[in-house]
Amino acid sequence: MFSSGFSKCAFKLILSKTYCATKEEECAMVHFSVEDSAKDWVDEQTIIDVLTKRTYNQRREIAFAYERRAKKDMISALKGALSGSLETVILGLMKSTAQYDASEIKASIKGLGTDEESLIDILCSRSNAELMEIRKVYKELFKKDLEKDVAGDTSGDFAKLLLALAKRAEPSSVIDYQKIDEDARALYDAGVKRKGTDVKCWISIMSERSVPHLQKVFERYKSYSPYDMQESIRKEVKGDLEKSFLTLVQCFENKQLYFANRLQDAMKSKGAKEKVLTRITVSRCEVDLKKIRQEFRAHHGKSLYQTIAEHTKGDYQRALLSLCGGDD
Ligand SMILES: [Ca+2]
Repeated sequence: MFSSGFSKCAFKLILSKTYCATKEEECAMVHFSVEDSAKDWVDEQTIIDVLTKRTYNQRREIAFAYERRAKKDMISALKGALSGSLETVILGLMKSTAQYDASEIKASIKGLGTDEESLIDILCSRSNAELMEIRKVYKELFKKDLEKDVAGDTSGDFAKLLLALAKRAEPSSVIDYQKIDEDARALYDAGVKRKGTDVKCWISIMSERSVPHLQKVFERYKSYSPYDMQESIRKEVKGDLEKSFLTLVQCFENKQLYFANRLQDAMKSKGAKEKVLTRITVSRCEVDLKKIRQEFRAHHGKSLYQTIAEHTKGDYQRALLSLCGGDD
């Protein structure tokens, strides 16, 4: 299969920026690098080089080519060859963004207990269009309704909010100028102005309006309330509900800054919260990671690349840095 002398060195050359490898060559590289797994030796670096520098569609092409050549499933081969955090990243990259999000949601409600943090991270930050795709893919993958699974695993107002978000309709950018003032006042009346909170009212406004509309509502809100929307949420609700509303509002205001802050949080102490770091890097690398890098640099006084380099190590670090793409 490999002509003699087609060395690892040649693979590295193929990967150099001036030469764009064909999918056959890339497939050969992946094949070569996982082939020796039976002998307890895997060329992780080549796997990282090939799979983190391509788009999802290119990775799929490489997998098809691999399967034709090796006559076995590439994902199973990767599972056999890799382990730990690197395996999680690489297997995540072999899914489309919607498949990845759907699988993360499934994993967070599977079994006893619920990973509320992951549910909030995904359901409160994805756009209507993304959520519609996630819902479709979830049904295809797991033969179940996302809304039902999420509602079945959570309770109270938190469940109602997630359900409303999971069911969100067609994406829209409509700003209803007649409703801006009405919505701002309703949010104020339902929260800061009264005793307790009318959570139902908050949920309906925040899940049924477009993002540009809500941005104007939150601006207008300040003319009624002594606290801005985020401060009001902190005063009115607690726990998962508080985190969910805050995530929503932060994403409505600046989604890439929200992700940058989550990344900073995940790496503020020694080591890193790998789950969050992996999820954001893998799920946003083809969506808006460049913009997230810019926000990170602007708000945290250091590049995302440098921060990842300081808080991770080994093959996991090499994979994340390669996905990050560059230093800012
Ligand atoms: Ca209140």
